[in-house]
Amino acid sequence: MSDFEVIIYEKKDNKGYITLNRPKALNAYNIKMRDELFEALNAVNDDPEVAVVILKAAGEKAFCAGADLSEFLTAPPPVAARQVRFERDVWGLFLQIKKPIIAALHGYVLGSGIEMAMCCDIRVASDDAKFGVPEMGLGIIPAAGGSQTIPRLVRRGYALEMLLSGRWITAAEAKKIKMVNRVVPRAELLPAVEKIADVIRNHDRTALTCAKQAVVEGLDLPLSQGLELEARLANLLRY
Ligand code: CO8
Repeated sequence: MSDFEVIIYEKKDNKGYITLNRPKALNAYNIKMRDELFEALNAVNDDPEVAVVILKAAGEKAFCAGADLSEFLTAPPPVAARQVRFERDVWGLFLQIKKPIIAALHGYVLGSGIEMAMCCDIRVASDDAKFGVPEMGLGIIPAAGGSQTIPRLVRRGYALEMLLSGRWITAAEAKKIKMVNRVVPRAELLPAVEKIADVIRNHDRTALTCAKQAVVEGLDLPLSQGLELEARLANLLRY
């Protein structure tokens, strides 16, 4: 059911599956992928049949080895429009999706790959996953939200060490610093993610949306306002 070129979009049992599908280029994030993700994310957000989203990647070696280096950083300055298109706010959209998104992470999870994973709600990694933020080595800083999302998820010192040194970490270390929820053997990655998704999808849809909204929006609010938000959402569900 997918006309996309570099991603696959499928639906099964109220689960929306988005698969990054450029395995020969280690699923590097290019403009085409940006455009197709934008479309697929809007589709899952609006589709009443989809209760929960699974983000995964094709091929054995990588979830995503970062931005496509043959496109990114190579556009000459006059091609500003192209750059703007590259920056079309797929990351903002990721963070606004009302439905739970679970990332299934394997192999290389680098640069915009790790940043994409950070935009998800639950992260499950296979034991072969390697996480890194190599931007500093390219003389740039993360531009897909990583400087904000990583320290919001893991402690400041760990986030800064990854950003400033570019050191890659293993799945076990990612689990230790709470960057991922759990680590499973490679063969069990998708079944483990589907197991979580199957529990979630059987819950009331409005309650799911409200729970995600309460947590995601609430984290950016002072506690008193967060509690007000929770009360509003709880009332909404009651009546
Ligand atoms: N872009 C384009 N092609 C890539 C990328 C990439 N990021 N990574 C790998 N590939 C390609 C290789 O060119 C190669 O293609 P080919 O077979 O045609 O030669 C193929 O994938 C396989 O790669 P390797 O042969 O290099 O595989 P190895 O197992 O030897 O090495 C590595 C794997 C270590 C992951 C290595 O490929 C590598 O270092 N890749 C680059 C990683 C990187 O620096 N990524 C960019 C991070 S910076 C970033 O993501 C900026 C985010 C800013 C977001 C802004 C919005 C866009």
